[in-house]
Amino acid sequence: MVSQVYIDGSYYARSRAKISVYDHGLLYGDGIFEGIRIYDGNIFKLDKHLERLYESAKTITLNIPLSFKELRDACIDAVRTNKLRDGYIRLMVTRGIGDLGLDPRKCPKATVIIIVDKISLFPAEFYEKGLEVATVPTTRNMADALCPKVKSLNYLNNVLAKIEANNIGVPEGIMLNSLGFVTEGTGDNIFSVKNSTLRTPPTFDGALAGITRNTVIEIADRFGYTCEKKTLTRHDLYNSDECFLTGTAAELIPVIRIDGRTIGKGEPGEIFIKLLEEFRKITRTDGVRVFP
Ligand code: PXG
Repeated sequence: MVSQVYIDGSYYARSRAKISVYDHGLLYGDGIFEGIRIYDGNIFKLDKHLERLYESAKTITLNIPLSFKELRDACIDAVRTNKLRDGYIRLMVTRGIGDLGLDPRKCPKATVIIIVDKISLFPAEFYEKGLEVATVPTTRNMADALCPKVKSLNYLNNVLAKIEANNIGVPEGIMLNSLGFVTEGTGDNIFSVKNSTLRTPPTFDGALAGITRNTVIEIADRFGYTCEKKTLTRHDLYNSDECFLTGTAAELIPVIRIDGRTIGKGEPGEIFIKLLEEFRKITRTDGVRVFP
């Protein structure tokens, strides 16, 4: 079935789903987004994603033209319309259509777009064997530029980081901040395990407050593992017992080599496997039910 894209309350077939070239989302990258997953007919962590979206909107003074409940209902309706039991919701709110010139006051109304489609970020074999990654030159913005908590439509740093990873010949790049500390992948958070303690960079170092990251922290806590939000260097990563990435699109994926250094035994770690098993369980039972 051709996907039906929601734009400002109406549905359009994929090839007809278009927005104006005068939309400031395109002209200036002025807008925000969320990527949300549907597992077996349930939308996973929908409210958490919407809360983050409204927080991003607040910071960039973007008036989302729907209430929380209206937007929540629109997401549910978009999934129902697309009859997708397993897939991905790409929710975007742009500044909307306005004259040229970056002043947002030129845009009277924000544009709301909801795409519901399939997504696969990495090939299946990487989930079993693990990924090789490399740190890349392009840095992640810190809070003095654009706060990394804002999930904005400005992904050029991340796109460049992905190009740099491609050029090295690895499937994912690890971005540092301007001080050389570890932040995250191009579209996923990073965890390092050392002596059974989980460590992940804090948001003030340049990490997104990932919803999968939070889910993993909750699972780790229930399993009795300590998890620290801690500044990490490349040295810390190289000397991890285990390492893995987390994200809505990526889910949980093991990392087995970083900048040519083998991590642990060079295979998915014991703690990672436990966390992944529980994560898979949760994603199939939690969430907002769309289909019976
Ligand atoms: N960091 C960044 C920079 C991200 O964009 C994550 C971490 C993981 O956060 P969540 O909340 O998803 O656990 C993200 C996630 C897309 C797409 O094309 C979006 C993301 C990742 C990959 C693809 O919609 N964002």
